[in-house]
Amino acid sequence: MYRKYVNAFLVVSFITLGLFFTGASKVFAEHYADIYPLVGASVGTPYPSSYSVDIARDPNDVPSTPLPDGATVEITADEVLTYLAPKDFAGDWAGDGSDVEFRYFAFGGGQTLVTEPKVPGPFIRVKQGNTVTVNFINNGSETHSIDLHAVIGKKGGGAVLMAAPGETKSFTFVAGNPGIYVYHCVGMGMPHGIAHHENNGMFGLILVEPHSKRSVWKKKLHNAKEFYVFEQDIYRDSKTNDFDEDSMLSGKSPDYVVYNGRVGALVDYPLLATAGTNAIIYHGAAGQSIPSFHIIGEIFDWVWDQGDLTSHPLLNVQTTLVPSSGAIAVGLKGSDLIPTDLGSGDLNILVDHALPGFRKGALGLMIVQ
Ligand SMILES: [Cu+2]
Repeated sequence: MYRKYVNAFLVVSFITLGLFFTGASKVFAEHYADIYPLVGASVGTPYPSSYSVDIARDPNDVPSTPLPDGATVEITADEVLTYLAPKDFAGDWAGDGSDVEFRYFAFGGGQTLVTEPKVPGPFIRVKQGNTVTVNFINNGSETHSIDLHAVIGKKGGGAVLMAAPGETKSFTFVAGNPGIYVYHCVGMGMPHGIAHHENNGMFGLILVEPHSKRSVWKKKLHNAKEFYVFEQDIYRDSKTNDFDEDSMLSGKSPDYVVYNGRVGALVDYPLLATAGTNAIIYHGAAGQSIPSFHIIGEIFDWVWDQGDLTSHPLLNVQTTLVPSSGAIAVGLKGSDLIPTDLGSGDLNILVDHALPGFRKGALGLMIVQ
């Protein structure tokens, strides 16, 4: 009975792969709709194409080469009211056909294929020791800013890049310390603003490639495919579609726990791995949760714990933690990647294996071709 799904899957795989390499990966959503029933109802329903903005970042959209020394990267700040989940998602897994919306704060621009505002923000890739300038353009109605955890001093850039609505700010820094780091908005620099803007989606990752040729990460990177995953807690006030800070401060668990911006993002846009080619996943986190990252049917061959890409990685790890407002990298050997076969159940599912995590949306797919 799964035969038709397998055939349909193989056809759409080639179509979507082709589209991805031409930069048109946005169309994944409709093509993968058939997979929903096979991975369980807990991923919700496919993205409704009636929304003009899909906030989800394609996890395959990782720039393969670092910015040259002295380069300028442009980052935008935007505010977007759009689709988050099927209605009553966390309480009613079947949904009733209407949707939950949310007022996202999102970064756009950058080196990625897609430069519209997405959650997480664009993946930034630089080399250790290189100088980078960030031009930050605020298209929103609130003050936004960027604190790059890869930067020492000036509040990671937050003190310099604070831009009022309509303003552009600029900041030049040297990426001195290698690793995979979070960057995020701090609003106007007050605790409420940091919580609000991270809750609403203003974060991303910056990779500072280590100099050292002895780095195991660098060796495994050779011929690897790289992926970009970010888990986010969302506390949502159903009257305003915005941040519910009282709920967060009361110690309640978040209303939604999502990968790459919304429920179902990494089902509509699966990680497209290749059998025989190493896979490296960069995983950030923002919120109350400390994700317990696991891929069903896989063991992480390498874990670069806490974002440290220069030490020797942990080996053979089933589930790994991701610090909040921190990041890690994990790797899978190409020889361990079994081609996806829906009929026999060879389908890799990414989860936050903490039980509320995947029940509240942190569930995605890795397709091995
Ligand atoms: Cu902001």
